Amino acid sequence: MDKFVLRNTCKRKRLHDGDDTESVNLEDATLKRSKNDQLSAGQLTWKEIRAEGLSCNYMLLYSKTDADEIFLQLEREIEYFSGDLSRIKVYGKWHNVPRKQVTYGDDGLTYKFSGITLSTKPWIPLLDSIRERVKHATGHIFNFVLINRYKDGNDHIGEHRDDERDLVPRSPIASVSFGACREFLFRHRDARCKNPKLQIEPQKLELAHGSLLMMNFPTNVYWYHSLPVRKKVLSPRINLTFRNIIPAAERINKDQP
Ligand SMILES: O=C(O)CCC(=O)C(=O)O
Repeated sequence: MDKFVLRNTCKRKRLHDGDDTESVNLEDATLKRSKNDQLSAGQLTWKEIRAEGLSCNYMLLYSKTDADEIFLQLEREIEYFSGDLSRIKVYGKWHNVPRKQVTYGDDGLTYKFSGITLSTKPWIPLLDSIRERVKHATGHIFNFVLINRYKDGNDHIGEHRDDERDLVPRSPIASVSFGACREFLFRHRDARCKNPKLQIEPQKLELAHGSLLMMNFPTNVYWYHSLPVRKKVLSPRINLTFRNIIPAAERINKDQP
């Protein structure tokens, strides 16, 4: 198998203090930038992550200074769901989600997963500007974003695939992270049981402050992903997954003869 694992990837030092440099070790690549560097599209460097049926690309989308500012703005402006919308059904039982979540996007879109249907809050300028930045870097425009906030390393997301019927088939998912660096784990669907038929190594990534991970087709067909509990992580993280959702009207039309 073509194996590629990012190890010890993101060392953005002293996230919220006056550190002047940042180091990003991507195994064979080390980027050092001055804190005040402004990233332009021309300076962005993609790292390819490939394994059997897995196709992802990773880059630092924002400078540390910009990422710090956006993180604080997200903390001020994002209003998370509460009550029934912060619960999910797993194997027939309702649970509080071990994090906060909310969805923003184009008017009228809905996204159904884990027994709940989430409607969109309207785009706000901050989210629109991140969406534009992703478009500039990738060429993809998205109509929806799911935001997850992890208060510390106890908050997490269980193993799942983003393969819901509401998603536009084959559309990539763009995952932008701010705040604490957290481990992101991929496991191949045929290598998850105790005695798997296939020996396919999990893929571990460290998602840095200000980073962008593109999950391209067919990753979500073959690979489950999770953000495991990491007790040593004491600070918050906010993740935005930009997606393309099929509008309800088109879904109905598609199902009609
Ligand atoms: O927080 C993350 O990086 C993962 C979020 C995730 O798995 C999802 O939104 O489907």
